[in-house]
Amino acid sequence: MSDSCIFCKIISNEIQGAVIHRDEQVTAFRDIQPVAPTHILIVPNRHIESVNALEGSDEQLMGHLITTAAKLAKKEGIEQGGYRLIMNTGADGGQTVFHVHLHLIGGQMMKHPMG
Ligand code: DGP
Repeated sequence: MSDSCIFCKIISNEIQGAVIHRDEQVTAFRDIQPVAPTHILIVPNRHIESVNALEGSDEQLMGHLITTAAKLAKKEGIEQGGYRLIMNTGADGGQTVFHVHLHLIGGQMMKHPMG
């Protein structure tokens, strides 16, 4: 846990975060600035700054992040239509919150190009 991290505060219930899923490894909550009808963030419960800080021992955790996203997509009813998973990393990647998070975005046709 990082005292200055907004996502750590949502994970620990210190602040409200529209949490929709929680287990031993990850927490999922709705993005405060949704870009589509479904916009959920899935985050590891442990504070990890970015993909750059991941270690080999985090591989199971990151797999769990993705399978949780797939389960939530089904729960949201968007698995057949499709959806986008995004993990922004660093300044050029557009990362603004430095706690690893996977965006689950769907419920509308996605636009291209991504960059
Ligand atoms: P990124 O740019 O990939 O680092 O995405 C960070 C996302 O986090 C952005 O879409 C807005 C969202 N966000 C920032 N602060 C909060 C917050 O306090 N609560 C929630 N639910 N989402 C937040």
